Amino acid sequence: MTVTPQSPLDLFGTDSLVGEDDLAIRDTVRRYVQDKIKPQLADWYETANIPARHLAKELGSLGLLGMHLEGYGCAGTSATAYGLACMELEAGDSGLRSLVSVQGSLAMFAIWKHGSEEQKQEWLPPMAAGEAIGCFGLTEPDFGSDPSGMRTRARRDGADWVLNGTKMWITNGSIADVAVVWAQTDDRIRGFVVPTDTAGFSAPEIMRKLSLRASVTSELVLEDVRLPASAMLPEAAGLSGPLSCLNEARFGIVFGALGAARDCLETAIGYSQERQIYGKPLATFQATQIKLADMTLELGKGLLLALNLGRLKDQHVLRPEQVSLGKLNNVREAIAIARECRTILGAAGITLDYPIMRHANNLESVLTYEGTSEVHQLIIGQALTGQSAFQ
Ligand code: TGC
Ligand code: FAD
Repeated sequence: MTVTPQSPLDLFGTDSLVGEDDLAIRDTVRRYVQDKIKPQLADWYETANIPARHLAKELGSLGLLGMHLEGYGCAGTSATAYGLACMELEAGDSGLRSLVSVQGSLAMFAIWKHGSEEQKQEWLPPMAAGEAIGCFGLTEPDFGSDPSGMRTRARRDGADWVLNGTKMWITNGSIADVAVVWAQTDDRIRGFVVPTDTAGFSAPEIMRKLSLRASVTSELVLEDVRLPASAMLPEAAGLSGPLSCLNEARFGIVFGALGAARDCLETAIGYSQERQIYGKPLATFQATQIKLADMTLELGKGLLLALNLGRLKDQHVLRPEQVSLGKLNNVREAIAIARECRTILGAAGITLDYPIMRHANNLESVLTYEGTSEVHQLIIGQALTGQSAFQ
């Protein structure tokens, strides 16, 4: 019997769970990534050179920057639409999704949620349009999983604030116009909106990365950076300020990682139909089909989980530990799928002629940033037992 081949996610019929407007946004982003981004990705990745400023403007004109925020030039879409957009962007490259995540969910969200009206008016419209790029400085060289220990300090000097310290692994740092920087003060951890042309601020780029090469990653160095009193985010006090932003970006990753996995799986299915082994297509062998079936199952389960988290977020009842379930599972499964797909391509799978190894390498970063797998296991463990095992 001849059957019509199906693309992996179509088997799950999940489109019926999503509204028409959200599907239309997804399809627009899918076309953009397919036509404008995918043809260039191998070069960007190989040369570790991404035209981020140009891309930010394109992404802004598509309404994708801060898309799930209301007002100030933001599109005000559903959270589910934002998730689906992340999935399509990451089907291109995790670096592209990172550009959008950091801009919208971290830098813009911090200002939107915790900023003064003046800060929102100044920064959110140009950031939504992609005319201004933002970064988010939480991690430090000695404090990644445990940001509560951060050494970056903001002290009062008359009415001004003076910031000193170093942030590490900051996406978009060297190309940003504005940095949201978290620092210890005499009154808990606070966030500061730092224009990157302020004296004493520099952002050397981190080179020699083997992952997320189509993304800018930098150190932030703050040496007596003097800011007016109005630079502090007035509504964030304590670690809950930055952690509230992480919830947003982690939510995008729950969907995004599945995009990378889907691209790997579709590539592997296509390759297995073309590649002749023992005189017939690789796709005809049981071992190949078993791999494809198992990966499809994990991909679809991940999407069902993501869509349910999207539904909860759109109802404003999503809890951080539920985001951890999605981030932990979907990134872990995505990287497993990428590695298994690579085996189907054999030696061809290690080149940039196919996207699989690029996605697999990127997912190593995705596994680590926005909370490592171990951090999310411990968040879930704490929710289950009521006991914190972090220290
Ligand atoms: P803990 O004592 O549990 O909490 C401190 C305060 O924060 C509150 N809180 C949260 N608030 C909002 N959302 C959450 N998810 C929250 N989790 C905790 C908590 O209620 C408390 O509030 P209050 O008012 O009582 O002060 O904090 P802890 O020090 O034990 O740490 C908890 C832990 C380990 C989970 C947290 O530190 C953590 O998540 N660590 C991971 C760090 C991380 O994910 N960094 C990401 C940096 S950004 C990035 O990677 C960008 S990558 C680029 C891209 O996204 O593409
Ligand atoms: P560590 O915290 O040193 O962890 C090392 C290992 O110890 C991990 O396996 C971890 O899971 C484990 N571990 C930690 N705590 C525990 C525990 N309690 N029990 C058991 N094991 C534990 N940060 C930003 O602020 N902004 C950004 O824009 C940003 N972009 C990034 C982009 C890239 C490409 C990368 C790779 C990172 C980025 N980060 C960013 C930093 C990222 O959030 C951190 O790398 C991450 O939080 C982990 O911190 P760490 O690398 O210092 O690892």
